[in-house]
Amino acid sequence: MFARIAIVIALTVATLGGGGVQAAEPTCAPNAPQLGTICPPVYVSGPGGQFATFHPPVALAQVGGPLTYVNMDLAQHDVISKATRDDQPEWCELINVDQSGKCPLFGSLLIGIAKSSPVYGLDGVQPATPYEFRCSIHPNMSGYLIAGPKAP
Ligand SMILES: [Cu+2]
Repeated sequence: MFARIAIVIALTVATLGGGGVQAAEPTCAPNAPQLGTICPPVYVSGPGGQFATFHPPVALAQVGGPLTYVNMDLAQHDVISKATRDDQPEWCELINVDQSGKCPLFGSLLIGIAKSSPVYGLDGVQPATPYEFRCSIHPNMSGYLIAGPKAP
């Protein structure tokens, strides 16, 4: 298990800057280390992601973000919150919405292997509150996001 996680991290580091997803560039936190075009923290799915799900099970971020989702699996995955929102921000056009058509509270692009996507919508989360999310293609892939208070 540890070796698998180490491989995922190594692959993640090896592909930084090679994201290739053409969407709005995230604004990295002022004191965050720059990792190519990726804003840390980074959240990952690895090989066999539809069975192994996300790493780690709980994603940590700050209210307002940033958070970058990196997929190192052959299959396409995304991060889509179970909670929805009433407004329809621009990023909602880019992601998979469920049959209700409602925009999720937060979400990433559906991405293939060695791609990255910002997790959009973190401005709408409350601090210290667990939010369940899933992959829109593989509903058994799930996790929780918990955000700390927005950095001053
Ligand atoms: Cu998936």
